[in-house]
This record gives sequence, C-alpha cells and structure tokens, in this order.
Amino acid sequence: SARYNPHAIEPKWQQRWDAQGLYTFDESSEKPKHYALTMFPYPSGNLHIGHWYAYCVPDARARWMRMNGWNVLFPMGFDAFGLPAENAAIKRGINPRSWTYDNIAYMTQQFRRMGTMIDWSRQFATCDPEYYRWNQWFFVQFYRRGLAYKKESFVNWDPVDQTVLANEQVIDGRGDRSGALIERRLMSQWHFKITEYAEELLDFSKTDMPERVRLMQTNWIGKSQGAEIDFETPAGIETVFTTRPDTIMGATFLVLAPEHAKVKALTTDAQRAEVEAYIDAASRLSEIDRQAEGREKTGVFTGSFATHPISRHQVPIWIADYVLATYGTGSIMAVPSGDQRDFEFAKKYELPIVEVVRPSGGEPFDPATATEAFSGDGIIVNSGELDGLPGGKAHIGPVIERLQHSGIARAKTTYRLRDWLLSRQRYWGTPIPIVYCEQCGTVPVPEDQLPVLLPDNVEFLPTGQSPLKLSTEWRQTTCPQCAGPAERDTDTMDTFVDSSWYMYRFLNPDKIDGPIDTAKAEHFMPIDLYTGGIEHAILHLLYSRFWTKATRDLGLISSDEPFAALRNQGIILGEDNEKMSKSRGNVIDPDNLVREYGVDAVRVYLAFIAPWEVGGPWSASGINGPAKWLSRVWSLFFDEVEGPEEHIGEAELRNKVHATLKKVGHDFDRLSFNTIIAALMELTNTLVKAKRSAVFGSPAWDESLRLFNLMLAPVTPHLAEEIWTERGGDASVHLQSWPSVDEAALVKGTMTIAVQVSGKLRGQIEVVTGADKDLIMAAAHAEESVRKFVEGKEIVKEIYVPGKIVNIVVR
Ligand code: ANZ
Ligand code: ZN
Repeated sequence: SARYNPHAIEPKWQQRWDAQGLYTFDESSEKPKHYALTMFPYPSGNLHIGHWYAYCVPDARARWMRMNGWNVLFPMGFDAFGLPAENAAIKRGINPRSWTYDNIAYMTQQFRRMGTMIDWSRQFATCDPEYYRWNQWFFVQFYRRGLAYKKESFVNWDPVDQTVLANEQVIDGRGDRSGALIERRLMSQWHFKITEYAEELLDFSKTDMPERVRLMQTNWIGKSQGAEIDFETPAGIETVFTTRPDTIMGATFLVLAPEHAKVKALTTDAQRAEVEAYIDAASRLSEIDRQAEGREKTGVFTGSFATHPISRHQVPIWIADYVLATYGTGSIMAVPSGDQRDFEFAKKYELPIVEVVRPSGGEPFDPATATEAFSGDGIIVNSGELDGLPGGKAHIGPVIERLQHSGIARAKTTYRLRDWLLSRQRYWGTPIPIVYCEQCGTVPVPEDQLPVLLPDNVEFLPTGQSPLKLSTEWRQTTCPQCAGPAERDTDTMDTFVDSSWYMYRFLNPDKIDGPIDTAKAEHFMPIDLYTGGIEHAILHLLYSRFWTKATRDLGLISSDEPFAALRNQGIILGEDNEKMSKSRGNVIDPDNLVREYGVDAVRVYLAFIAPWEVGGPWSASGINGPAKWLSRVWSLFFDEVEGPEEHIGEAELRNKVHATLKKVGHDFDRLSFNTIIAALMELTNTLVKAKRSAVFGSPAWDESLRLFNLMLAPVTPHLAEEIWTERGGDASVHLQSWPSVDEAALVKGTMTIAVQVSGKLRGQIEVVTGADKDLIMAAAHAEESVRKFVEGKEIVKEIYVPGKIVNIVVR
C-alpha cells in the first residue's frame, strides 16, 4: 500500500474537521467541564518553535481529557496591545492597527496548521474595541470603589522608549525592552490598589501552582511583620518601621530616604548645600542599584536630632540612599550592632554602636573590634527593662507587647508590594476613560459612552508624551457631567490589564451588555489547567489573581482564583544549548519542519524532546526518530505481513497493550508527555512482532490495534484519524472515548504446556503466560520426564502449538 504521507493526510483532515465543526465547544453539554488554557500570544508576526511547544503539547492533554468524557474548552486569542506595534509604526511608518491585525491573520493561519482542538469561533484580540471597552468599564468600576486612583509618584522613566515602566519591567536597573538605564521622575499616574489584596494574594490554598511560582509571588509581595515607633524631631513626629523593635535601645541615629518629605525641614542651613547635592545624585539611581548588596554606604547629616523615645537621648538624623522612600515609612531607626547596612554606615561616619542582642553563651559584642553586625537570636542586653528577654527576628512578640503597653510602639505589618502603576504615555493601548473638567474635576466616562475609541489619525513622534496628547481634536471633549469643555486623559493602560481577565471573555466573546456572563463564569471558571512560561510567574499571574478578587468583590463572579492549577513548560533551546535568537542564528522555523516532516511528526518530537516542564535543546537529527516511528506505525496498520515468524501469545499481547494504556493515561494525567511517546514507541515494537506471529488476526490482535489507534489520537490527531477511517471506524476518532484498562490483562499468569516426544505424551511444563517459543523449548528439554526420551537421540524437528503443546520429534 501507499507510504505514510502526512502532506496528503493533514490538510485533508483539518479541512474536514473545520467543516464538521468537530472542535466547536458545546457550552450546553451535560458533561463535566474542563477549561484548559495556554497563555495567549503577542501577535509579533510569526509563530516560533516555542509557541508550538506551548500550544501543541497541552493540546494533546486537552484532547485526552475530551476523550475521557470532559467537556473541554480550549480557546485562543491574541494579546494585541503593546509597544512593538507602536515601534513598527514609528520605524516603518505602518499603522499599528493594520500591523497588528495583519500579524494576527498570518499567525492564525500558522496556528491552524498545528492541528489543535482550539475552538477558533471564540477568538478575539485585546485591541478589538469590543474587548478593550470592558477594560474601560472595569476601570470605571474600580475607580468608583476607590480601587483605581491617581497619585504623584516617582516612576521609572525609560529614556529610550520614552515611557514610564512598572517596577517589574525594570531588570537590573534597565528597561526590560530597551535595555536603557532607568531614571526616576515624579509624575501623576493612575494606580490600581492591588495592595488592598496583599494578604489574600499570599494565600495559595485555592490555586495549585508550582512551588517556585508561589515563592516568587510571595517574595514579590514581601510581607514583613514588625512595629512602628515614633521619634520626636524638630519637624514633628517621625514614625519608623522596624522588624526588630527588640533592638530599640541600640538605635543610635535615624536615617531618612533622600526623597523623604521631612528632609527639607530638618536640614540646617549649614548642611543644606551638601544635602541638596546628595539628593540630586540619589535621584539618578534606581532602587535596585541603591539596594545592591556590598555597595559602599553613603549619606549626609541633616544637622538635626531626634529624641529617642525611651532614653530621651538626642540621636542625629541622617539621609542615605540605602533607605527607600517607597518602603515602610521611608525612614529607619539605625541599629549598627544588629543591621549590617547600619553597621557599615556607622563605621564609615563614626556613629555610636551599642550592643543590644548577645548570642546566648557568646562573647559580648565589642564595637571597636567587630567587623559585622549580629542579626541572629540571643538575649537582650544594655536595654534596661528589656534586658534578659529573648532577642531576634522571631522573638519580637513579647517586646512589642511591652513597648505597646508603654505607648512607644505599635505592631505593624508591611508589604513590599506596590500598587499597580497603570498609566502609559503610549498610543497602542486602552485609553483611560477619564476626562478632566475645570468645573467637576476628575470625571469617569459613563458606561454607556464606552468605549473611548483610540483615534486612528495620530502623529507618532517619540516626544516622551503620548501621541494622544498631540491629538488636540481627540483630547478636547465635553464633560459628561456639566457638558462644559473638558480634556481626556491621554495615557493608555498597561497591557497587563488586557491579560488580567481575558480568560473570562472566552466564555462569552460576543457579549455586548457586559464583560462577563456571570452564569457562564460560575459554571466554567476557574481554569482547570493554565499553562505557560515561567517568565509570567509574577506579574501576569499576580495581576490576574488580583483582577479575579476585585471582580468577585464587584459581585460579578464568586470564585477567588482564576486558575485551579498552573503548570509551566520549559524552554526549547537552540542546538548549541543557548536560547534561540535571531542574533545567534540558532532559530528553528516550525514552518520548515512542517513542510518537511508534517505536523504530527513535529508534535510528536516536541512531546518527546524532553520532560515538558523542563525543556531542552533542539536537535536537527532528533526529529528523524519520531518521523520514522510514524512511518512504522503506518506500515503496521497498512502493509502486508512479512519478515520472520515471531512468537507472541494473546495474553502477552494483551498484557503489553493494557499495561501501555495504563501508563499512557497515568502520564497524561501528570503531564509527562515524553514518557507517553516512549511507551507508544515500545508498544509499536510489540505490535510489529505480534503481526508476524500466530496472534495476528485474532480478537486480541484487533483489540490491540484499536487501542493503539485510540492512544495515538491525542498526540498524532491526523494520522490517528486516517487510520481510524481506513479501518472502518465510525465518526471521528476524536469523538471516541478513551478506552478503559482491563486490569485482568495486567496479571501475568502461567500456562500449562503438554510435552510430547515423537507424538507420545511424556510430561508437562508450567511457563509464564505468553512466553515465547525459545523459552518453552528450553523448559521442555529441562523437564526430567522428557529428557530421558530425548537424550542421545537426534532431534528432527520441534513443533510448538502456542499455549497448548510441544512435540519434539526424535530419531
Ligand atoms: C531596626 C533594625 C535593627 C532593623 C536590626 C533591622 C535589623 P524587611 O525585613 O525587608 O521588611 N527598613 C525599614 N524601612 C526601610 C526602608 N524604607 N528602606 C530601607 N530599609 C528599611 O526589613 C525591615 C528592616 O529594614 C527594618 O528593620 C529597617 O531596619 C529596615 F537589627 O529597623 B530595621
Ligand atoms: Zn464638568
């Protein structure tokens, strides 16, 4: 028969599946729901091999779930707002809108070639006005509930991209896209109050995420338990945040962040010039630089003193850039004997160092000879009433209680998490639905006037301002409240807004009277399996979790988490074991692979290449194995029997097939895809042997082929469909149920074989069910009652009737 030709099979089936609506999601189905989603792509222009890895392998899992009786929703869309479209517009004079939609059209074509079970009827792009309208709607709801607010704050300014970046977009002090050194600027910006949910976001009990993802989010939120302590200063009470109130008697000076509001008032005339120069220098450093470990401590004395709340001593007030304006209260009580930064600072500027926590049984801390602070556990010393209490980070409870009692400290929990800075001075994003009216102030655009459409004819000039600001016609509007003249907010929203709730929109992409259909969300959310790259471990996931909680509090949904489970795939590296990139010239083009090997072979190779959650290097020759395997599968089903005779019993065959079925199901469940392919390859070997043995054509043989065909369906959907149809299967293989394992077949029993010598019964042997002829002949010859009739004779021939009888013909 004809050879395996994926290029004939694959387009044919894709067209038929489309025509039949085979993967159209039936939302009214009675089956239990399973929502599988892979993070949607940015329409950069081309699908790369990483996209294939992210989408095809989970597709196999989704197909397997479907065969297991789940009503599987597996949708896809495009995360379509963002800088690259705008950069293309500036560089090449193309409209960001047409650039984006052209890319979407092209990438959708590529996507469809993967042969996934994605229901394309639910596709949307976040730059569709029908979608971003609801970003604006949410913004207005959040604004009304005080969850969206505007504040003057220091922002990370990217001088190359000419925009403000969120902290998360600053990597090692540089813009994550431009690589430019970030400057700090003061600007009025919109924020979402994610900090209101800080505590709830630390609770992962309803979302199953990999350990390291939970850890990254937990660190990002950065909860610290400690106390606030008030110091009197010439500029009024200054409150400091400390995690070590037990060290209060060792606080020998205060340090304020250079940006702290009291610095001006505290600075004496004599110190003013020095202080101002220091503030100026600090403004040019990022927070990350300022906190860098081992960095030489610098600072300036303000000239003022604070009163220690217990000793009533006058302690000097300094400013230093290792204290951040954005954390705690922006000021600290410095305890050089207990904090390494304070220690270095005190040594450098010759400030007093007082021991307050001594390691139990340890030597007293001598400030004159010490080379580092002691931050461990011990006993409190030199601290009057506190002496003898346990000291150390884990023992602050009783200390706080005492200090609280005497009105000196208050227990306080602080988070490192900052509110989500939303405003972007960019064009290609969702316009912020706010107008500014001289009479009424800040006015949200009423819901029935949404969307505030992005205008098409704008100038793209890298001026540092949003192109919308230059578009006078768009900017000037009337106030929705008093109908007087008003101005629109000309910033657009961070694109992380778009991806924070898109998973809900797939349930009702065409809904025009609201963002989310509550009844559908109640039924289909949360997502049962969310998959994507580890690079989104913090931002995207934290923002989506926040959005779900905020939407719940709006009363639209009731679930607390968007993802019941999250799993991350690894990365496919270049053959050189390095990240694939154009500059390295190690990029693998999936289109070329498909042209050469077909879709199914690429799918199999990607599943096989490495443990999916780990990833690994690409290998040009590696795909040959999977490609050859598929040809072998083809000839197993369609070629004539040929080759040497083999011996596989029915029981042995059934044992192998059902053991494989059990393993494959187990591995699909735990997302171990490479071992699934390995098991199927191994099963192929057994089936090839079985085809040449007496079991061929038996009921066990038919059953084996059928089960194998069904097991192939999730991983090689096209080949499996072709086989199914050729074997006369009804409907589509993708409408079949995943077969159940016959546990009885897994038990390896024994069988009794009668042994004749020249036709006369001489004995019997017990062998393992399905044992092959070699083993059985050896056992027959070893049998005492047989041996004496064979010894010294010439063996003419040996006959084995499988599972029944052996006849050794002698002369
Ligand atoms: C006194 C003290 C004594 C401190 C000691 C530490 C050790 P985490 O755990 O990260 O929350 N701190 C407070 N606000 C700060 C700011 N805005 N910039 C820089 N440092 C700041 O750290 C809390 C500790 O970091 C606080 O406790 C404070 O120093 C410092 F033996 O207060 B500690
Ligand atoms: Zn007005």
